[in-house]
Amino acid sequence: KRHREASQGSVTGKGSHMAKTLIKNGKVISTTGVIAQDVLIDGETITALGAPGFFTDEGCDTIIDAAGKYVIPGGVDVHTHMELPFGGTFASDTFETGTIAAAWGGVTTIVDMAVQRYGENVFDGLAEWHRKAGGNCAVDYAFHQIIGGVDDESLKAMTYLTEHEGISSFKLFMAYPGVFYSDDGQILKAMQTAAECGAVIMMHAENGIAIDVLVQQALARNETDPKYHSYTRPSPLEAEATHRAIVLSHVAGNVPLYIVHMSAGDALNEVAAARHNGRNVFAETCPQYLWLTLEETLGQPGFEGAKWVCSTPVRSKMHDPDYIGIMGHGHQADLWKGLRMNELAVVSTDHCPFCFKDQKELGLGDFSKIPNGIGGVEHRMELIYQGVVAGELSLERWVETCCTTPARMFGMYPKKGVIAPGSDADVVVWDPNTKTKIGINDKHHMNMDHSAWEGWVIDGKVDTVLSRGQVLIQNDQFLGRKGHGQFVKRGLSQYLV
Ligand code: DUC
Ligand code: ZN
Ligand code: ZN
Repeated sequence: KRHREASQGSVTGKGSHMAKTLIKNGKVISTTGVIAQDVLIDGETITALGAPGFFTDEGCDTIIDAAGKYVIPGGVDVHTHMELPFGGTFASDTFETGTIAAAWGGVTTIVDMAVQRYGENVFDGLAEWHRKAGGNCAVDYAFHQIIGGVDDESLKAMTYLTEHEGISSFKLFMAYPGVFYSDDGQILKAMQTAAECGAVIMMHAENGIAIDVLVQQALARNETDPKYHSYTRPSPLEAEATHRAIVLSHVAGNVPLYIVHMSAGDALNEVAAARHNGRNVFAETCPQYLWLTLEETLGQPGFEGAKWVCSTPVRSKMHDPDYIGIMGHGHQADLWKGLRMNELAVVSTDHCPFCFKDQKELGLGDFSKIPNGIGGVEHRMELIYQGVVAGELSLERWVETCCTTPARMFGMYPKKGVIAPGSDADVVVWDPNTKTKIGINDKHHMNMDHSAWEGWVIDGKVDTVLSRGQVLIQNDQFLGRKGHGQFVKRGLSQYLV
């Protein structure tokens, strides 16, 4: 089941003035090339692209000169957790602070994870997410639904949400027993339901039962530092769960399966093999897995490493005894390769920020109590652009993995993810000639007391950001407002084989 949702960029009422914006002299990047083009915007919608100089300034209310700069679709981050309840606390970004940070990062659409935990009702969980987000977002937003308790009621809800609520993807967990965990039978049932109604299953693929044994054994040996978070989640347990999820998705009728936050080369090999066999199996990775290493982050002495505790974990660069990459190098190089090869289709952030003080500190003396998550919604476009500068991927692939494919994967295209007539005027002007210094006293707008990317300097900068024709970021100022962001009702995935 597939369908393509027409652009629904809403327009102002009859007779009212539709602000016209012209972005000129820039180079527009799409999945298929980098072309000098001017972009004309009428109200909230892109109306035309033309050769440089084709449109006159006359009648335009706003002119944006993008000379020497790139013009790209607004970023689409399909994996965020605003205000997620986790480990006795809540992710520290609200929808307001998190979407303002997103805007600063050139992200104009987020897809957040509405939560149903074991014993809770799916509709209550979704209503709670609408309550948190409604009227508070600075950029557009949509939801996936976490199903933390698969039973007859939640299976029925999956079909209803897909058909009526614009929520066509469901995250299941093979980890976190007692909180979000589903066993294989539950996973199979949820996959069968998704196969029937056309939804995508998103999978947190880690063998949580085995991990919990390793965690208890480590704690019994008094191994309590943050680095043991990674050591107790070895990559074969990500690969095994990925393989199991792929097998179950096959048995369930080739339901589209999307593995979230992939960090391990051996898990990637499972996805690559499934894709080689023509399966509807996809995966995303996140900047932390592409750039950060266990040794430099989690492995820092004392409790400092808690800043980088997230699941799946940041892995060892070259010396992971559990994994020798297919080319003889480690996880990171294989993940970059996977991005080039479309074994990894999407880069998201898994944005799940916690402050160090009082939140990460809950795990002092016991790494298993450190809330899992890294804040990154603001930095994905920057960090993946740095991959372009480093020669890891092309400009086109940057836009494809961060804007276009996320929109297509989750039924928002061509409203989102592309600069084309009829699409929402979500546009980022990107300056490749300037640098961005990330850090708590530099560029940092997320509601956190530290940055996982402290001191990183990026060769490029978010220059101007438009969301449905409204300028949100310009001249290093936030000009948007909470409440501008609208809920996007999504269709079915438009990315199947
Ligand atoms: N991983 C995290 O790091 N945080 C939230 C949930 C998850 O799966
Ligand atoms: Zn997860
Ligand atoms: Zn997540």
